Amino acid sequence: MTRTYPPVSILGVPTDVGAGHRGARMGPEALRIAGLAEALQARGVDVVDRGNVDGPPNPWLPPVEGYRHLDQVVAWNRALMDASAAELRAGRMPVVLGGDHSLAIGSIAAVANHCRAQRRKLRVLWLDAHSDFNTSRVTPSGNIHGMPVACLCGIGPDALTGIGGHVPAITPDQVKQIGIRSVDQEEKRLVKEHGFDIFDMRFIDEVGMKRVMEQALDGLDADTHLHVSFDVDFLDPGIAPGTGTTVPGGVNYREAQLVMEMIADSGRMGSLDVVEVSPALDDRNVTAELAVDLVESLFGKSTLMRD
Ligand code: B3U
Ligand code: MN
Ligand code: MN
Repeated sequence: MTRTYPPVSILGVPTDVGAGHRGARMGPEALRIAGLAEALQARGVDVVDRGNVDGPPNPWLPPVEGYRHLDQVVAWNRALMDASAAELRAGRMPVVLGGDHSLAIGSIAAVANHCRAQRRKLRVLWLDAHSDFNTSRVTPSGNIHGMPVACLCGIGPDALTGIGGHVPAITPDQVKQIGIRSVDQEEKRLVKEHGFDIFDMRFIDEVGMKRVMEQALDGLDADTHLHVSFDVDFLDPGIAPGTGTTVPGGVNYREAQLVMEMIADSGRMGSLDVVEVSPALDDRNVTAELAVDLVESLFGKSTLMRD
């Protein structure tokens, strides 16, 4: 099926202030070098690379009251939210290159506000090994990249939960998590309490990725904006070693392609984050190259003869 895609604006967010490892700050350049913009242009997509959003350096300090670098995380997210909101207002699709996953707070807050203004529904697909639903009380690390889903759902520090002016920015029923295989003990309790739809690796093994995606995409209609938040640790470390918190037993190449192809077929993707690429841990940029390959599939590249 050939589709036309809205114009894309690439926004780099070169920071790792929300992570426990330094390195995701180099992610945007690795993805650029892997040819993200050129690959989409080759598919006929109108792409403009807006360069990088600006923010404070990583002071590399221990957590304070359960949060590491809260002020810096807030500053980066405000800058990204404003940049992303401007693209959405202009009718363009923000493709956000991280950076660590705390940036999803600003990215999704902007999208949620845009959907409110346009009276559109929002669905978030969270592709990740982790649920990212920790709070300052239960976090084992203080790293805010383990907390963005909680913050977006109104649980967290005011500066993050209220970043877009609406608390909560989203509700758990709008989120479908796929690929999950590492959830901390107390985080598990919170996730269950909030009733997320979580398609964990066991469920993927049992029912298969096709049925998982049918369920995750069920109910989308012409009025739904689909936001895809793609943490590369969703992928098995054997194919995507270049990230800070690898977890064995992840999504394999074919499953990942199917996920992206089915999202493309839905025709609803309106915004995208690609996060947690950490080039210093990578093997000749294979993780960034795989991420670009998968983004091409999100924009309709088919590995079969369906183009
Ligand atoms: N759940 C752990 C580990 C983690 C979450 N997200 C990432 N790592 N990337 C934590 O620190 O919150
Ligand atoms: Mn994540
Ligand atoms: Mn993760």
